Amino acid sequence: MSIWFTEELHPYYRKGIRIKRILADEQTAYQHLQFVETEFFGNAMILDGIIQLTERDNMGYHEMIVHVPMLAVGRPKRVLIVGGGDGGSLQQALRHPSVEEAVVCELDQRVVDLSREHFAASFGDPWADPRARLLVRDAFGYLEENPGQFDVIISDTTDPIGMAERLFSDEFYKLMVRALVPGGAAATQCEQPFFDTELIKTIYQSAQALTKNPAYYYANIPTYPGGGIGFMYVSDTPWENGLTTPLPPGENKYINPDMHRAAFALPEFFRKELYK
Ligand code: SPD
Repeated sequence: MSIWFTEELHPYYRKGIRIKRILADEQTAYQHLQFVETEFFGNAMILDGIIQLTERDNMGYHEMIVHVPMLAVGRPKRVLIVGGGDGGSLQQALRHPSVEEAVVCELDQRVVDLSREHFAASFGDPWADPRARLLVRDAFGYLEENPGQFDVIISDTTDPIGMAERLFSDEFYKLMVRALVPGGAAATQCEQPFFDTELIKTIYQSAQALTKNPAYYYANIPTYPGGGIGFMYVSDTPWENGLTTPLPPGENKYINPDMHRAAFALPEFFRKELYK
């Protein structure tokens, strides 16, 4: 049997992965949630027809979105993850022994429940760690109620479509920066340089108005459009501070000091657009 799942996030670009079987398929209160076993990438989660992560290539995403701001800050104690109900960012954040609390603000409880079931082999059960705290609610209200509370904030979201669109707005970035302690750092899922140049430029302008040292960086993830995705680093603390901080205990599959530094190197067409 050969079943191809084809994703069409952009009307001019498609990509496909071959799947072995469907593990779960349901309409939650918020979205169409699917888990599939793929031929090559292990188990994958798909939301509203868009691949969110696979077991085989999620490490570039989760290690980079989490460790880059955590290393820059040094010894972060309180971490907020916006979205991230699959547990991948939580697992990485909890590797840092300095973390006392990691709050995950996820709207859809079913994403958490089914991820615990289908990603257990990759992520273990980070939710069982006493430092993890799940809040099933919208992040906007939570950020409003918690100014100056977090050393690191990770915005681990879907694409800017429907209910997630607000998480890419200037309003969200203002609230996020306000929720950081002085010198704290955020990293956000910030899309693809080829396909989303204008959106990334707008977000960079917001980040520049709010902090002294924002920067864009990139990771290779074959199952995302264009083969990768970028992140916005948002902080007064330069990201380079993290280059001399030791990586947390445990296995890294993607990040190392060379990849950390190289992630901030941008192709010339995009560097000119962003930093001109
Ligand atoms: N175009 C796909 C973007 C997916 C971003 N979300 C990933 C969630 C992983 N925790």
